[in-house]
Amino acid sequence: MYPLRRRTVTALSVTTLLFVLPVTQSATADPVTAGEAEPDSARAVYRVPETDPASRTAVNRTGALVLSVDEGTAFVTATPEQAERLRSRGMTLHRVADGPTQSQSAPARPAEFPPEDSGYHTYSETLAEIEEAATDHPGIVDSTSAGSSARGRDIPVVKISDRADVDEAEPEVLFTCNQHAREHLTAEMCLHILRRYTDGYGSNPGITEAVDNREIWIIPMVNPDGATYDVAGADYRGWRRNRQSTPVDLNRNWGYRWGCCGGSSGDPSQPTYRGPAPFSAPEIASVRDFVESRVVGGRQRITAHIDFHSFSELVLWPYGYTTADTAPGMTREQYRRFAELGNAMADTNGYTPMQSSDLYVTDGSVNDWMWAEHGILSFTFEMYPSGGGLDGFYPPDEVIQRETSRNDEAVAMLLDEAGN
Ligand code: 0X9
Ligand code: CA
Ligand code: CA
Ligand code: CA
Ligand code: ZN
Repeated sequence: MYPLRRRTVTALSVTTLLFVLPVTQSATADPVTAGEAEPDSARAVYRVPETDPASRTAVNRTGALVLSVDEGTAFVTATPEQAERLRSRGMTLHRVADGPTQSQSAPARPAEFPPEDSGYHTYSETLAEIEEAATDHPGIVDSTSAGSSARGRDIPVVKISDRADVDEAEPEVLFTCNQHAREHLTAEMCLHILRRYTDGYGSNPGITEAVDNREIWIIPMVNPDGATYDVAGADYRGWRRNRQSTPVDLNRNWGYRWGCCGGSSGDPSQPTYRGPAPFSAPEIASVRDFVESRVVGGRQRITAHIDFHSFSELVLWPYGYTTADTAPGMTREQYRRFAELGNAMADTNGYTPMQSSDLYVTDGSVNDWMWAEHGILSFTFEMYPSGGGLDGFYPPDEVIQRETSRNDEAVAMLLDEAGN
């Protein structure tokens, strides 16, 4: 179990929330008119033993949200009403976080991590890292923009390859991070890949071979508004979605079988709100446009993809919208390829491999769209830690190096497989 932190996520009661909201909003200049009533941190956290894929999907359908799963034990955020409903269906919920855990007089922070977590990169520090990589390695780094976030922040895309300024006929691989605001360790994962495949070029033979024979695309922060909002308060906010006027769960906004199957919410106040239409979130429309721009001569050049999330230490593959292994666009043979590669990658990092719907059903998630619409071998990695409540989103910066390099072999394996 993850050790308790000095700085914990505030789990506010509804009354407390109403009390602090105006202060919080004026401090951030990031007003949001709807959906604000229920950040996950305003709900209580419960430990729920002995869950299975069906019961976890049922939990999410009430509007409660599964945060993590470790050997069947789930941690869930829920309102009192949602918790009551789950109990009336025979589930056991142990409340583990209760009421405010942070002094309400703590000063609001600007868009920065608390000093003890300064090893994490803010949005502007992320831009600076990209700049630095491009300056230090001019021939092999090229950075562009996928588009703009809801609040006008650029969503940078970095390319790493020999002759980076030329579109060569090399298999292309995409890494995306930080769709969910509070999953800050994932942005570090993308920055780690960026540093590793640039600093190691010319000295590390495996890295040199990959950079010479692949085109590596990295999007370190799909959700820069949400990531910034999550840290710009007196405490971490436990924020998941983007910062549109009605916030959207970006990993429910993708267009393949969007909203089909009870794996997202149509209620704007819920954490898995899918938005009013597929690709309604500008961040997701931007990443979609980027991926579509890689269709050259009628062929999608990106062959493999990892979308990094936290947490639970899992390797997940499509489909997420159905519990069936095979479905339209997923033959038995294709499923086996996902499962084999997923298992092989999990052998290298100690994560648990499974089809994503074995965690719980989702619709409108990124892997389903990448695979069904573009034939991209698309995985989700849920990073460290393996279980726990809201604190699991905020591991201390001391673990960044260990937990990002933990995926070096898996990343190398995917880059290799992208040529097959
Ligand atoms: O719910 C999500 O979008 C991902 N988990 S997270 O805790 N990071 O929010 C999991 C997406 C994987 N897909 C499915 N489970 N179907
Ligand atoms: Ca620290
Ligand atoms: Ca090249
Ligand atoms: Ca190319
Ligand atoms: Zn996530």
